[in-house]
Amino acid sequence: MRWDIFCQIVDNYGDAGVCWRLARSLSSIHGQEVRIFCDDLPTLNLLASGVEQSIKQRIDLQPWESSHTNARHPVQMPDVVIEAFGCELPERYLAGLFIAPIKPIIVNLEYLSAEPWVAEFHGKASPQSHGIPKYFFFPGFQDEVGGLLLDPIPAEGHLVEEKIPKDLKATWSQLRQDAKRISVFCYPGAPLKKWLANLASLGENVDVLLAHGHAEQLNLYGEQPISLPANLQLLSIPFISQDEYDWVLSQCDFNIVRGEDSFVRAQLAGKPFIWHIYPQEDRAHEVKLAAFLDLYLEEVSQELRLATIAAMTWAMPSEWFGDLSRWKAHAKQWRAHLLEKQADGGLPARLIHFVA
Ligand code: TRH
Repeated sequence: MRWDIFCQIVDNYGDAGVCWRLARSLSSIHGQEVRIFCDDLPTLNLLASGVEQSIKQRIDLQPWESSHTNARHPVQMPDVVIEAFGCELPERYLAGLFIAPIKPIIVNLEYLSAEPWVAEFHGKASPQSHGIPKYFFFPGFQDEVGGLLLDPIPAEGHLVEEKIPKDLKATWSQLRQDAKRISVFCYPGAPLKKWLANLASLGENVDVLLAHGHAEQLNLYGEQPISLPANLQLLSIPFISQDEYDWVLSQCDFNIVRGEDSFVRAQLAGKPFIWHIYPQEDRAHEVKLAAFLDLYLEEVSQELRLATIAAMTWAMPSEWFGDLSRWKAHAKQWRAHLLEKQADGGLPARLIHFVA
């Protein structure tokens, strides 16, 4: 089938990250023909830069405006149109769909949530005045919802020297053999200075990899620069491609992630993590986090449950760091559990099945 994916980058990288991951799976695993129309191609290209050319070349990356000309090329009509995260289709593109002899279906790809209500809403049609059906597709963890984006599934295992991405070679040469490794990708509101100071006070050697822009964003080296003991080493990494970022997660002992794509990747990396969920004004994010933790911690001991909830809600590391090895074992099991639950191919496969 032919797929048109519409991606508007409101802020951050999540919209592009999810659209790109979906597009590559549809194309490289399921042999679908995919076009992405995006209002910020440089960001999309940056994320996509890590994949093999043969994969990238098969996906047609187009600027948002070029979808307008589609109205004059009904022959290129897609079978499926994806509105990622409720972005509005351009009017002229929509007008082109009206004159198509066979109408495509429109799918609104929603945000990922572990909340139980998602199951009731997943796959429902919403009546449109223009008459082309539009369906709501909810990614998620439960069997009856839209699944997760798994591709590429990270390999478990140790560092393979040749696999260190070029952009990270300098950073990797500074890592200490006897240090734990933590990656940090969070929103500006995180109490990171306090958190790092507390972590340092535990006396362990820890190397902290700060995602691009974080040192500045968190004002770590600002007017009141953070002063940390030598056991904690802060290293800033450049903005890397999505594949390289996935690799970093798999190489760390602990990850701080955010949004929804890095959140799923941290789980697939099979390592303990803090999900710094995107804060929403009505505090809806707290309900979302709780729903995920209900699933994630369903089978763990009460002790580990409390430690994980504490960590996920930014309690200081001194309160839960002692449970890290138990958490590590659970993270590995959770990874296996996810892969088993999504053995049908996860989101792209469920989407194709749904459309068919
Ligand atoms: O960037 P995000 O905060 O995006 C978020 C989410 O999509 C959220 O749901 C949405 O509501 C909000 O934006 C507006 O976090 P996320 O989803 O983890 O996306 C980050 C993407 O960037 C992910 O695909 C990984 C990628 N990435 C790189 O490719 N290179 C990097 O160096 C880093 C740090 C991330």
